[in-house]
Amino acid sequence: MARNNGNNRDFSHLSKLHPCLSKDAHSNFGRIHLPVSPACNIQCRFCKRDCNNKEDRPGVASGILAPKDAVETIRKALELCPQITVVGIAGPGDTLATTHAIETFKLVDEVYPELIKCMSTNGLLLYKYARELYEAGVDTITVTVNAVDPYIQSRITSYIAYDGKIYFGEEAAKILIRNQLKGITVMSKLGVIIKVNSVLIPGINDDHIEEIAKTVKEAGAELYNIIPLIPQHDLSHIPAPTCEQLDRARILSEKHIEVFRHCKHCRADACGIPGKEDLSSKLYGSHLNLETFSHG
Ligand code: CLF
Ligand code: SF4
Repeated sequence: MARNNGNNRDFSHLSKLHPCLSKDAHSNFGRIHLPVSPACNIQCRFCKRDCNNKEDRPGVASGILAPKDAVETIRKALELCPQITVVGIAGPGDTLATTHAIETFKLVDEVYPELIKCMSTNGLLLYKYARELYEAGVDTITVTVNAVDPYIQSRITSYIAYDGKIYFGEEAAKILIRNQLKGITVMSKLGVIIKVNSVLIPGINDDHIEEIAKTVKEAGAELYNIIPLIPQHDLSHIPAPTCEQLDRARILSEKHIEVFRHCKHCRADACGIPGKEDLSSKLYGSHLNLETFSHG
């Protein structure tokens, strides 16, 4: 299907309406996350994917939504929060490890062409699905890039599953970085707005953030978001970065790319205006099939 709101895909237009692209939009507009993506194709050492109603962090959702239920879910979400302008898919696994996200965006774009479609991914398969995502109406993509140096990346991601094989260490890291940058370039050339997220991990990539910012800008990203490590899983022994460490990384990155500073570290099923009441329990309640799965 051809794009039906392609003319709107420019940064200055989208940033007025997308809560994760500008400070002003952040407190005035909402997003709904559809937790349709259960599996992941890499293992980040800090990632503990989970399914519960208590924690407010990425990688957690109350359950998995079927793509066929997305349109009805959005209808209810708009009733609860008419300020929603963005339909996002951010996990709880990687959005491209299964076809659920693309399938969902296609269904949503048919009924709600005016809503901004936003997806976050680890970027391993982004270049492969670039054209399909574009055709499915995706306007903005967040790629999580935690290093552009294979040694540093190998300390953050333990393995990747790619083209039917499992890769470890620096071999895995090289493939991941190459694919992420290629995905950013291909998507940005299609006119899709790219934001990059990096998890700031003290002692591992804290002195490397500026290099990431510079590299992803050159690849085609428009905006950069540095998020603090939540110490858990294999990196539970590393303390979360201090405000000073985050500030320093943001100031250095700003030399190369616009930095977004208002991120609320949303769950994969978040709903509403970021930082205000989260409506996900009203929206999803207990109708989702609660089961343990993995996030993205
Ligand atoms: Fe969702 Fe992410 Fe799209 Fe926003 S969240 S997929 S870009 S619509 Fe926003 Fe939440 Fe921060 Fe993400 S506040 S975690 S930056
Ligand atoms: Fe990493 Fe996201 Fe996959 Fe977790 S779900 S292992 S954070 S890419």
